[in-house]
Formats: sequence, structure tokens, C-alpha cells
Amino acid sequence: MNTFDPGFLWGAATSSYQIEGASAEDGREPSIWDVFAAQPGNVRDGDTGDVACDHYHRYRDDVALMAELGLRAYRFSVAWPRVQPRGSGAVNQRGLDFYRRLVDELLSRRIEPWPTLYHWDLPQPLEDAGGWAARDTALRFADYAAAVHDALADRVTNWTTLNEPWCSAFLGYATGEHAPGRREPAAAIRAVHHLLLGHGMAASAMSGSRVGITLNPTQVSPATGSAEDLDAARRIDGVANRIFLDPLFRAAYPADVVEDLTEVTGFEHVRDGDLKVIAAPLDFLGVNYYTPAIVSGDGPAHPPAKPSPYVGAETVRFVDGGRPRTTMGWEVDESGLSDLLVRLARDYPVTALYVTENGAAYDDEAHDADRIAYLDGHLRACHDAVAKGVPLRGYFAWSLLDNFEWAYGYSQRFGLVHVDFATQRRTPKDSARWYAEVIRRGGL
Ligand code: PNW
Repeated sequence: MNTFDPGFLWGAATSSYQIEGASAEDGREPSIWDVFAAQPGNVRDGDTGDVACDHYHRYRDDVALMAELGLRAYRFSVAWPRVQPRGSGAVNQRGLDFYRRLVDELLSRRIEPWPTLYHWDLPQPLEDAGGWAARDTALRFADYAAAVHDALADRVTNWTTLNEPWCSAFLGYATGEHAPGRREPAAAIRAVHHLLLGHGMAASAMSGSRVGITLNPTQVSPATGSAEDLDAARRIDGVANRIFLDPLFRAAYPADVVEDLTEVTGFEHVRDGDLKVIAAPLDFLGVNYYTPAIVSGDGPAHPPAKPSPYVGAETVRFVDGGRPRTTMGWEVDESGLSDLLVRLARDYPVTALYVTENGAAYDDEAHDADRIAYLDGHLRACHDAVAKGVPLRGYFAWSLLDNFEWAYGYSQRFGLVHVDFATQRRTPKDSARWYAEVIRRGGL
């Protein structure tokens, strides 16, 4: 049996825009995702998060469901446009009250609340003022973080600033696949910096609590040992991983990444002292993992017509690993997760790691043997990493519920619990019962 430490934290995750709905209730105003999803062509089938899983009204039932699964922790995100509808100024008490009710409900069921302060729903007025490409957004974020922290720090211990700043910066500002849908590579690099700066400023505003950040590092390997493929892997590792990890843990942007980006930016947006703020000590690092990457340097000589999220590495080609794929088209390879965790613990001074998301989209409704196999394989990979000395302290399955999967709308189902979006009926899948049993036994 693969047993985990008794203190290992077993959880599941969601995010505000993906499940809450109630998009215009109790003073909430539009975020960049409301505006982006309303624009035809941006989200599959014209889906929006207006209703989503209606969690805003059903949170009590949803917490009861979590208790049935035996979850020890629940990772959710706070919607900035509920708390500060215009992104700055006075807080909206009714918005904060929702999260207080949710947290109290969790605590009454002995489920640890793990809030994330930013899972992509930027108040639209801040995007109108330049979004994450503008420095002021970092200051606004720290202000908002302090307001939520003040309201809930008496009952919440573990705080995460950002979810996957890579997606915010590169899918939001370089490829335009995510809100705000901009295609400006230089703006994406500025967004990286202002997201990191906002993280650092927020972290210092929350002293006294345990504070971390969640990244989605890419486990990248070269297709062959050729010099071209090794260089392709270095470049992707640079602009996907080290561009975040080095500022956070070493207070510096990696020199090779700065060099790779010379035609895009001279990093004039970085001011003296910023890196010191960004490298504020972290209590934990959250890792979201779904699939690894295999890359080759023999890509097309010119960037393809479709914009690449890998700014400065547009010619790198992603190679098929020949493994089965989920309905997202993502290859299933759990060895990437153990390799990634081992690498992070080896290269950076992380004291505690959590897998803050891991899971798979499949179409099966009740009997989801493929999802069970995915989760089983990845939990074994976590166990391997622990055996190799990685300080992995917990695991959150993505996701508790089928939900709004961003540009894919409701077409991709990641839930342990099936949601019939016409009736909002929740039905635990086999994977939910399987996961409950894993938690009860403390391993596999
Ligand atoms: C993450 N990519 O998103 C998010 O944190 C979740 O909100 C989301 O539902 C989940 O993973 C599943 O997609 C990602 O293109 C979206 O590499 C896109 C990418 C990675 C992560």
C-alpha cells in the first residue's frame, strides 16, 4: 500500500468564475471574463459563467457534498469583482460576506479553507486602465488582498495569492485565448512582472498568515539529445518556469531568458527594489500539473500564423509523446508529475509543496474509470516524489464539480461530481467515491 503521512492534506479545488454564477448579484460587477465570454467567438458555444454551477446559491449543499467525500481541505478562489467591484476603493461588504459564510460552513464541517485571491477574474475597470500590463494593477491587487485578509484572517490560515500567472500573462496577453484576449507579446512580459510584483506586495500585506503562490510549471524534456532540442527545452523551461521561479526564489530574472527576449523587451518595466519585494519568503509553493511537454528545436523557420504563448521561443515544436489523451487533448503521463516535483525541490529552496490542481477531463457521467486511473497514477507519482524526499504536504483534485472550463465552456468535464447544467443536479461519479476511500485509508 502507498500510504501518505497522516498529516497529508487531501482536498479538491474549484475557482470563483468557473462555479459561482450570480454574476450580477449583491454588487458584483463584470470581470474581464464576463466581458470576454460575452464576445462571440471567444468561448465555445457562446457559454458564459453567468450561472455556471450556481454555487453562489448552493454553497451549503456543495460543502455538504465535500463533507460526504471526507475532504480535509477545499481550495476555492475569491472573486475580486465581488469584493471590490471596480477594482479599487471601498470594499463591498455583501461580497465579502459570501466568503465569510462559505468559510464558516467549511469550518463547521472541519474542512480547511484554502482561498486563492486571484484566479483570473480581474475587475474590468482595471483592464480598461491597462490590466496586468500596467504597474498600477499590482498595487490595486495588494490593496484588495489586504482587504480580504483583514476580513478572514481570523478563520483562514493558508492563503494563496495567484493561480497560474503563466496563464494570466501568456494566454491573456500573448495568444488572446483567455481574457482579456490581447495579442501583445511585450504586454505579456510586463504582465508577468506585475503579477509577480502584486504577489510580493500582497504577501507582505498578509504577514502573520501562511502565504504561497500556485504556478503551473511545465515538465519539459527534449525530444532527442541534439543541441537544437536541448536548446528548445532550455527556452521553454525559461519562459514557462524559470521566468516565475527565479524571481520568486532567487530575486532575479534568469539571464538566458532576458537574452531570449531582447527583441520583445528590454525589461525597462522592472524598477529597483521590485525583485526584493517579489522574493518575499514563501511558506509553500502550489503546483498545478496536468501533462508534460516534449520539445524539438527543428520547428518551422518562421512563427506559425497562430500566436504562441511561448514568447521568445515561438519556433519550438511540441512533439507527440504517443500516450493516451484526455478530451482536452492533453497526454496522460504521471511520470511528469514526480519528475517535476523532484526538480522543484532540487533547484529551489521550497519548504513545502502542494499539488493544488491535478485531474482530467473525460465525458463519462457516472462510471469514470478513466478518471480514476488518471488520479490513481498521479497519486502514485506523488507518493514516489515523497519517497525521494520531496516535501509534498498535500494534494487537491481538480475539480470538485464539472464547471466552466474557460475557452472550452461547459464542453470539458473535470469534476469528481457530475453537474447537469440544466437542472443543477449534482451526482458523484465513481471517482468521487474512489477518492473518498483513498482519503479514508490515507493512501492507495
Ligand atoms: C488550469 N494551458 O488552467 C486552471 O487553474 C483551472 O482553472 C482549469 O480549469 C484547469 O487548469 C484545467 O484546464 C489551465 O493551456 C488552462 O496550458 C490552460 C492551460 C493550463 C492550465
